[in-house]
Amino acid sequence: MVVSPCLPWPVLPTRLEEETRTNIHAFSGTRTHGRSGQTHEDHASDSVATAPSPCYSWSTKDSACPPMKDGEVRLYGMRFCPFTQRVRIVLNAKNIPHNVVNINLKNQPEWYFKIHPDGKVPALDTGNEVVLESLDIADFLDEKFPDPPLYPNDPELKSRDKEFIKKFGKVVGATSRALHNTDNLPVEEYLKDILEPLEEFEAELTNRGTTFFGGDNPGMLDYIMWPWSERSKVPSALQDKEFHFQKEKFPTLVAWRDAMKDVNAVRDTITSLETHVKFLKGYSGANPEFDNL
Ligand SMILES: N[C@@H](CCC(=O)N[C@@H](CS)C(=O)NCC(=O)O)C(=O)O
Repeated sequence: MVVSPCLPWPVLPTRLEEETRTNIHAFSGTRTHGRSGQTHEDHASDSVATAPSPCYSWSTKDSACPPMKDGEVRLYGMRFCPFTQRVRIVLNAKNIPHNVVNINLKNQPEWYFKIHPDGKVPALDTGNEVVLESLDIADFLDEKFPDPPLYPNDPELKSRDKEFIKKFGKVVGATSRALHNTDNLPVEEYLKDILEPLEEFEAELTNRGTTFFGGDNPGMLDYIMWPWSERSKVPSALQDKEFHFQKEKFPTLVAWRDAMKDVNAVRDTITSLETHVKFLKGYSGANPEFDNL
């Protein structure tokens, strides 16, 4: 097991495309850590911490699965993964005590494939079940931990938010291509594909007339969108260019972005532009740094 020096084990409990596959499965008997049948609610108050997400990665094939404590809610993730970040934000927004175990995505430990057959992150382990796919995890958390609710009560409004979450998949896909420069293009070409679908979001939020899509407070749609908004300047920076969200064209989304940065559940998860760039520049290499950036 290779553990970076960021934090000692055990992890401190923290409080803090195409994206729609449902993938919830009960655990098979292949795992080694204990289960008590106790629910998270039993433990909801026993660990309160405000530390930032632990940052260390299990880097060798033969590393052991960190033992899981009874009642633990564990998120398998990667520090710079936007899909992991969106789950962390939902966990924070709901004040769910949890641990994060970061996985080295270029060299996943063998045991991790029993949790996620493709070796991807995020994956949520509640002790009773494992949930894969960030959007499914977010909805799962919203059902299991209804306070505060992150969707509107009105079913029509809820399905409208879900529709927008689905539409946001285009931004996710286009941003991902830009971040990894998959087509070897000047950044301006990628930006067109990122910004075009956002016009509908600008119109929607303007129409709602609230700071957040969720109203006076952010809701699920806001949280689901944030990680890609945080990365909006990264593709340009990777090509040594500057990017400013056009205030004239997207005044409402620009104000939204400023407001989101200050939301507690979000602030805790933010990575600086410089660190994103550093990480992505190293990610294409054989042995990227996942921890000490
Ligand atoms: N649709 C998935 C996407 C997850 C995903 O692509 N995660 C990336 C890291 S950000 C990953 O695990 N990549 C490793 C790999 O593809 O082997 C979700 O929403 O959870």
